[in-house]
Formats: sequence, C-alpha cells, structure tokens
Amino acid sequence: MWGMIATWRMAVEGITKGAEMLKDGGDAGDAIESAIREVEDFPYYKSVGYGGLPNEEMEVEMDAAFMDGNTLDIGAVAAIRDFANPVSIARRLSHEKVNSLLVAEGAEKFAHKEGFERKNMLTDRAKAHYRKRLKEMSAQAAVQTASQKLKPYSGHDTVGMACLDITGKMTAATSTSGLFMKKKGRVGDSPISGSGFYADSKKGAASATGLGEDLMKGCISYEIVRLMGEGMHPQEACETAVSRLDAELRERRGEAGDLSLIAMNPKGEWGVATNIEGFSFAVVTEALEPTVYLVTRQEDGRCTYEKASDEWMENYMKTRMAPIEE
Ligand code: SD4
Repeated sequence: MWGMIATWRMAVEGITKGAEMLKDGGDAGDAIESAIREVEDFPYYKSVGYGGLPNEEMEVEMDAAFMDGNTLDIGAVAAIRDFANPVSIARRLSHEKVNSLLVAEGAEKFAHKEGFERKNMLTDRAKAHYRKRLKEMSAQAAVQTASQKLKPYSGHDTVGMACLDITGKMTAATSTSGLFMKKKGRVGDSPISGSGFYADSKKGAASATGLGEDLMKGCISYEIVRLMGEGMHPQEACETAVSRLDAELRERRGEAGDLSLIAMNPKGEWGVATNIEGFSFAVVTEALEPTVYLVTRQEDGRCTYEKASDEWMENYMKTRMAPIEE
C-alpha cells in the first residue's frame, strides 16, 4: 500500500505528482519533497513559498520541516528568507546529526553554501495584499484585540503532508510563510517537531495547519501519532486529539485557535479533524485517485467529509486568482 494526505485543496496537484512516484515504487522522502515543492512554486497560494504573504515588515519569512519515519531524522528551517524551496533545505538538514534546525540568517547561510536556489519570494500580488491589509488594520485598529490581530487570515493555507511508500516508509513535511503580518522572527508550529508534523513508520504520520501558537500547546501531531501507535484508526486519533486540545484551550483560556490535522497510518488508512468551518484536504492512495474533500465538524467533535464539487474547485481557483481591489 502507498498513499499521501495533505492539508488544503492546494495540495492536490502536488500529491498527484507524488503519487506518480509512489506508484512506481518511489521513496516516501522523494515523493513528499516533490509534492511540497509543487505547492511552494505556485504563486497564487498565499501562505506557502513563492507568493506567500509577508510579515509586518513586508518580508516573506518561511518555516518548513521534513521527517523520516524510519530513522526519525528531522530537519527544519524557520524564518528563512529568499530561498525558493524551504522544504528541500529542511530535508537536507535532516541528514545532519547536529544543527538540523536552523533559523533566519543561519538557515540562509547554510542554504547558500549548499547551493539552493535563491529567489525573491515577495510577489507584486503579495505586496498588494500587504498594502490592503495595512489600510484595513488602521481602519479597524480601534476595535481589534491583540488575539484577533494574530488570527490566521481567512483561507490560510499551510501545507502539511503525511506519506507512505510501498516499503512501509512514512514521512511528514510542512512548508509555510506563517501568519500574515506576523512579527519578524515569529516561528509557528510548522518547523516544530511533534507540533506541526511527526512521522514514525511503525505508527503513522500527521501534520497540522491553523494557529501555531495553539497547535504547539498540545504537541498535537505527536499526540495523533502516539494514539495511532496505541491502535487507534487515524480518523479517531485525529478527532480525539483535536477535540481534547480544543476543549482544554477553551476551558483554560476561554478560546481555541484554529486546529486542523491530517494523518495516515502504515496501512494507508487516513483521517482528518478540525475545529473550524471550511477545512479542505487532498488525499491519494493505491485505492483512491487524488481527491479533494471538504470537512464538516459535528457538535460532538466528529468530522465528516464530502468530495468537493466541480463548482467548488473552480470557484477556489477563481478566488485565488481574482484581482485584488486595494
Ligand atoms: C503557523 N500553522 O505559522 C501556521 C499557519 C497556518 O494555515 O497553518 N496557516 O502558525
């Protein structure tokens, strides 16, 4: 069995490419890297790679990670600027015994020495979004609370994936430009092991999208893998972990940020859970062609999903590519 599951509709082209590799006996590391690069390279996705929205200072600072579930090797970069494919840098770092999580200038120096492609990741479109948001923020400043300001903008789209190849190897990887208008140097969950991602070929792999500050409070990707290791189906593991963290956050803090998770186990069974409306994901396995699903969360925390309609798919691209009215 082989398969891949990923956060958001935007990952479907990537996992389609990854599936071609897995079908031919390709490696879970190669397939996941190539799938995430596809998302990083597409300029209309606003929170991954090229075209990602900038921080407060109008710089695109990106976080990414890679984990090999056989060896438990982890590599990650945080707050890295001006490189085309952070996930590939993260994967390269996963081969290092020490210094495998690098931030900012240190990560850029490493990437430069290793010959990774430099690229100005700030597009004109991202600049237009930035100018527009500045205007909106000054108009709303009087009524916004600090926590509202940090909310991921609607339609936020960090890519996180879990992958299984025919040898039984599992991997997890993430890539993001993080929250729009974040503070310079802010790091989310995506490059943090156990929070944004985790992979163990014996148990399964999981990855997250949502408000990093809250996802990290539950080490939620690790928790899902741990639950799968105890024999829970990925769907139940995702629902259990998301419901528990959501409830703990509400009880102790009065609110919970966005938490959306995907997972797969070594049998190629998969699951998802979310505490928001409008979460979508993409999945492919030996038995299922690449498919985008939309998730609905029930009152009791159970999550159901249905295939996205052609109309929804068209509309998604239209809104992503629509001109920005400043
Ligand atoms: C972060 N989790 O940096 C990321 C943001 C995200 O979809 O997932 N956006 O906190």
